[in-house]
Amino acid sequence: MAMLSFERKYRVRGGTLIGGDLFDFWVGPFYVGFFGVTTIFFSLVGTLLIVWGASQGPTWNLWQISIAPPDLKYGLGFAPLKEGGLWQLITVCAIGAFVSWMLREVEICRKLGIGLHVPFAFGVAIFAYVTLVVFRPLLLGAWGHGFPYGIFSHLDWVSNVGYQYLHFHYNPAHMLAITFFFTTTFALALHGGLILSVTNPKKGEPLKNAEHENTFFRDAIGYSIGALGIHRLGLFLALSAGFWSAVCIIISGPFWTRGWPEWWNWWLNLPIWQ
Ligand code: 07D
Ligand code: 07D
Ligand code: U10
Repeated sequence: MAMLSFERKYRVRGGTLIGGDLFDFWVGPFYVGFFGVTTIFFSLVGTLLIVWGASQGPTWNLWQISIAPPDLKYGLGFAPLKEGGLWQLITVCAIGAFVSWMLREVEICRKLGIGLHVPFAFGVAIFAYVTLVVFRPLLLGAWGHGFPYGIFSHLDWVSNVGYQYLHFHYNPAHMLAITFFFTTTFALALHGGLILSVTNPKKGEPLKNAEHENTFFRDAIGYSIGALGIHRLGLFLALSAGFWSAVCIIISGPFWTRGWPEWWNWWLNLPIWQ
């Protein structure tokens, strides 16, 4: 009930970015807003285009449905609908839906008077996606460099592009991204574990508090980053993972065309070895 009475207090008009009072209401638990309507619009059109594309393809097997980007010969132009044009329209819908969702998050944050951290974080995911299907294809001169929209086909794309650079693990930005992904899960495991150990005691045991949390890490590693600090660190780690992912793929092709192992020759060429 507490939640419901809180919601009554904050469910008032205002805070919208666009459209004033238009669509400034809720449907059931969902805040609608102008960007809720554009989210629904783009995701509905995009999904219908995928379904239509699937109906033109050879299979209804969910794992195998794939909407391919245009052939490289179309460069940065429009392709005929059945030769990649569909992929182009779906990409527009996807970006429209993701950006709408982010802006809807911004409006909800403004209504609540809270920071914009969550929409900012989603913005980094959108940035990684746009890097894959817009920025890198633009730099390489063809939409055909985007990845196909299909569950297995997009895995084939990742593998093929990886081997195109011989050994993608040698991409230094890929290393950084992976390290950030691993560190994120490590940090979340430590944090989830610590919070549960303090706030979910056995029956009959008293609830512990922030002093216990700090003390555990001081005893174990000599330093505690604190309650606010761990959330700042977590956000930083996760966003860095997405950011360095975008970097690792944008440099592959536009800025480095050879195998990634070769990039490390700078190490062998350092003057100190001579
Ligand atoms: C748990 C939040 C919920 C989201 C879910 C995803 C769809 C797609 C579409 C039939 C963590 C919903 C899925 C709406 C249905 C059609 C046409 C998020 C959670 C449950 N991938 N990827 C998956 C996407 C890329 C890679 C799974 C999207 C890049 C590898 C799912 C994008 C590269 C593996 C999926 C995207 C890449 C996957 C689980 C966009 C590098 C796997 C995702 C828009 C980033 C894993 C069969 C998940 C798998 C997997 C979706 C992009 C690599 C289908 C929407 C091109 C190596 N990807 N992916 O849990 O099992 O995310 O694949 O950019 O092994 Mg992918
Ligand atoms: C792009 C997803 C954005 C999602 C959005 C939201 C919906 C709504 C609705 C659920 C970025 C979508 C929402 C659709 C759903 C409902 C209701 C996230 C995106 C906007 N790699 N690799 C990465 C590892 C190898 C290669 C990134 C590991 C091989 C290539 C990450 C290994 C070769 C590319 C990563 C490994 C290779 C990557 C992916 C191990 C293949 C990329 C994470 C242990 C032979 C991609 C920007 C990411 C990239 C990428 C990890 C191996 C190739 C760092 C751990 C050696 C070509 N790899 N990789 O980017 O950087 O998320 O993309 O071996 O393009 Mg790699
Ligand atoms: C965190 C936290 C914290 C909490 C938390 C959380 C982080 C401090 C206090 C949150 C964490 C969790 C709850 C844990 C679980 C979460 C995950 C594992 C992440 C992954 C999440 C999912 C997989 C769920 C995804 C679900 C989504 C995105 C909801 C889908 C909703 C909609 C489609 C409706 C969206 C509403 C809009 C756009 C507004 C407009 C609405 C309407 C007009 C009404 C509805 C209309 C329709 C439905 C029309 C039909 C159109 C559709 C459906 C569009 C899409 C088209 C399709 C074909 C699907 O730190 O602690 O605790 O809780």
